[in-house]
Amino acid sequence: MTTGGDADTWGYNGALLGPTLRVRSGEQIRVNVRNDLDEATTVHWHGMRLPAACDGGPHQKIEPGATWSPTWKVFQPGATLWYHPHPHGSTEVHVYRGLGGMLLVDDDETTSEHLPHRYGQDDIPLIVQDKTFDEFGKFVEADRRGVGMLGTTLLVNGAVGPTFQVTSELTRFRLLNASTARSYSFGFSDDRPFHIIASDGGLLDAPVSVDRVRLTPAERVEIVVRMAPGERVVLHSYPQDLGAPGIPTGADDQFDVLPLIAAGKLRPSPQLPHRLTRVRRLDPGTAVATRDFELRSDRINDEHMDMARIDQVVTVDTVEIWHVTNVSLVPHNFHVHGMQFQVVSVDEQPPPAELAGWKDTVFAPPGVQLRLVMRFAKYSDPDLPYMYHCHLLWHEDAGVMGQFVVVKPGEEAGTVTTGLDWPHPDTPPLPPSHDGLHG
Ligand SMILES: [Cu+2]
Repeated sequence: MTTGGDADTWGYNGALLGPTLRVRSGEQIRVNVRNDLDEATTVHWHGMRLPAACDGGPHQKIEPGATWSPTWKVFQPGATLWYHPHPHGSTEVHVYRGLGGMLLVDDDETTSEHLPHRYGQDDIPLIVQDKTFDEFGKFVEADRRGVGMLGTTLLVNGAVGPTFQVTSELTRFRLLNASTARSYSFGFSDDRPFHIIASDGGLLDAPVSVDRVRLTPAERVEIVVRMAPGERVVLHSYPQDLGAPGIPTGADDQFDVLPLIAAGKLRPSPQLPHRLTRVRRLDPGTAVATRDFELRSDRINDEHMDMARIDQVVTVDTVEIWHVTNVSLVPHNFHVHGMQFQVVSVDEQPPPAELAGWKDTVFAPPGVQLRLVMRFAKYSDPDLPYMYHCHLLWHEDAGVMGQFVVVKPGEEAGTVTTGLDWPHPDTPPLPPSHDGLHG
């Protein structure tokens, strides 16, 4: 890595990334987003239940100099969400250049006295990204192969090589994989166990003890780790099996993510509760439809993303099963906008406990079948689609994305009129051969 130069970066209210936004469940919120870039972008509220018009997907374009002010009522459990751009065809480069930030939803359970909850002291957001720097210290938009761009240097909350001074016996880390392509397998350098307390959409029923946790791009997890006074341990990302031997995935790479250095005297922390919340189970038996999605290297179900085409029409306040199969040889994941879903099964087996809570993004390795159950609550709009897509952003930009509208019972889907000039003409072209990608 080279230091000393100035990278050209993009950010919200600053040079890189953006402020942590905190909202309370039940609150009406409004965000004013002014686009000071030279090109159009959007801001997507990843993991939020909200009306399609507020989603910030590629249909809510913000032109240069324009301001977009979505407002909605937060009605979902406390959770670690995030926000990032979603301009169709250039999401990868907009995120890579630095756009992204944490969006925390609080409720009485997530801010309980029984959990570490002092922001910046024992409740710490960690935005993990990989970048490649050139000899002048500028971000390099590196070759895309397999999963996409893999950086050689990690940034944590936008910093290279930070450390964290631990001041409490228990520390909660809200981990976000905001990389464009890389997946991480997080653990500690002495293999100590830690607890997962929350997944993408909020608290798990109970803490889950593990010594590794995988995050594919856009996934979040909240973990709690115990430290003794004076200890030093490193949060690390370990080699992992991404189910795609021979494909450039970064699976063999490892990184020091964050050294933790405990003070000589630590603030006492309460024991983690045995029960964190009661996750309301969606009953697959109540599903009114089952849909199949086959993820290929550059499309879903033989269709490249088309801004003008509505791929799925679903009915508001109904439950559906989405059966997602990665039929390619490259790893993907699967994200659905405007909601949280539950994983019913992975290759017909119940999911591990850390995947049994609310999720909005789930790993889809080659050859694996996922069964998801979801409910399209409250909001409908026949003309404005939500997205479902792979969150490996090169794949997303290349067309591994589709659109669904939520309609009222008996209502027909409308006509899409927004975002039709995307993908952006200045978007860096995708390699015509899709090198490293297969059927
Ligand atoms: Cu993908």
